[in-house]
Amino acid sequence: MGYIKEKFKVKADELNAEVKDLLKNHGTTKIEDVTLAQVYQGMRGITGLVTETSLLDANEGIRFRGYSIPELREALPKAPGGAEPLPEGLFYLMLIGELPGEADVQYISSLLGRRSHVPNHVFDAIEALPISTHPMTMFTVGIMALQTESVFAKAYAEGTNKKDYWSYVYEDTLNLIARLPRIAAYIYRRKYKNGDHIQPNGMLDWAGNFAHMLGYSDEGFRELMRLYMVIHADHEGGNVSAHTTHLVGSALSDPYLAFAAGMNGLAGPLHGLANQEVIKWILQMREELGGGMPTKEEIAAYVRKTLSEGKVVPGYGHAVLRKTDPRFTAQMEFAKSHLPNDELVRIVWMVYETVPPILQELGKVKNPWPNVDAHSGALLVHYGLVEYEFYTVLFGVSRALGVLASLCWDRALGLSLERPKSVTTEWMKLFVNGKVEASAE
Ligand code: CMX
Repeated sequence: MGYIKEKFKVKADELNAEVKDLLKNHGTTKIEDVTLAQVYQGMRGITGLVTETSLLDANEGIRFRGYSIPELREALPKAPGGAEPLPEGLFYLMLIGELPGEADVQYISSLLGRRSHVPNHVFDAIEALPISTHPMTMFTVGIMALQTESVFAKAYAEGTNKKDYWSYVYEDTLNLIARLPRIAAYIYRRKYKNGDHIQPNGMLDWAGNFAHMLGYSDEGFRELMRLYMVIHADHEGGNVSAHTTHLVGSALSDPYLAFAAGMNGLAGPLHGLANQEVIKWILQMREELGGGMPTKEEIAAYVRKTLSEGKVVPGYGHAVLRKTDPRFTAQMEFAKSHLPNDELVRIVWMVYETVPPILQELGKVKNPWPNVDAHSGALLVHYGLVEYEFYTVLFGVSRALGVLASLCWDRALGLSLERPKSVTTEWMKLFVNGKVEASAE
């Protein structure tokens, strides 16, 4: 057992004892009442999950084990000569609950490098799909093909003790995180670069090597990938990709099955696919306006046109956040120091000044401010990664860090099969008229 795995086991045993104590002494404590509207409207605001890796504050944004994004950009180890945090360090933090040292991060980097081999049948499965297939479909097919390698599935089939589930899930987690950049880069090079694939560089960190395999050697792009992989990694447990991974994992589906399910959720336009939708929307706007820099008035008119067509403004709004997403701000800061004069970036900033008051006018949008997806595309285009249908795959590689660290915790804490109660509208009508009672069943 590696020392990080041993450390995780110690932490898990400690937390297990605390959870047992909480359940024994406070198991019947009510957390909150649930309204009928919440049940119909996406369970918004209902506390129904435990996720150890991060916690979202509506006004402040995400905190990973207590650390905000600006704090992480300071505190996490960096690549030699780099300024952005290494995602390996965030993974350690989410898994162990403590900031890593340089040696911990190097250990994870080399561990991931050693485990990154992807068997040929995974590439064959991707090759079997038409080239026109969306990259997110190729990605989930690749993950599903890789499921043949699940050590959890094998151990379960052989009949393992439930106390050891966490150990196999931990192995699958590291193997999957190690292999995802290879699969994602394969998809990119197959679809957009005539199948001219690039072999991994074992000397680079996880995100740096991913940038290299995608075909980008610019140090600025590597730094962007490190930041990108950190800020997209986790957003507490209720978002579609995290919740789905947790839900499917709760049936003891192995991490490959659970993560692929989560990625199908990330591929929805109200969630991760919004990153491609944003840049598509901006490029279309620029084209319709005749190219070049639009004025604020032109942007405002385009926003109103989008709304009048019954569409959402992509990259704006959030189910929980009520302020500008700090993940947007982190990207804005990156742009200010690396590419302040980029035309597309300046349009993103103009959109930021224009959209919120218009959404506020509608009177129904709870959060008119930008989310993480409002900025990412313009940065990628700057470095040449213009194929925006690929953007959600980048999000997915990053999201693996958070949802798989959480899955390790799910099994270490022995969390139950998820199975909330559902009712019919007929039942709701009877309930509001006092003819039936809510049951715990
Ligand atoms: N443009 C137009 N209308 C919007 C809007 C936007 N950006 N954001 C919210 N609204 C509308 C909703 O569609 C809803 O309208 P109806 O009542 O007519 O159905 C109303 O405002 C209230 O919605 P809400 O409570 O403010 O937001 P929700 O929690 O229901 O939805 C989200 C949140 C993100 C799906 C929504 O803001 C949205 O569709 N945004 C655009 C898509 C996007 O950027 N998604 C990415 C989110 C981040 C991520 O997961 O990656």
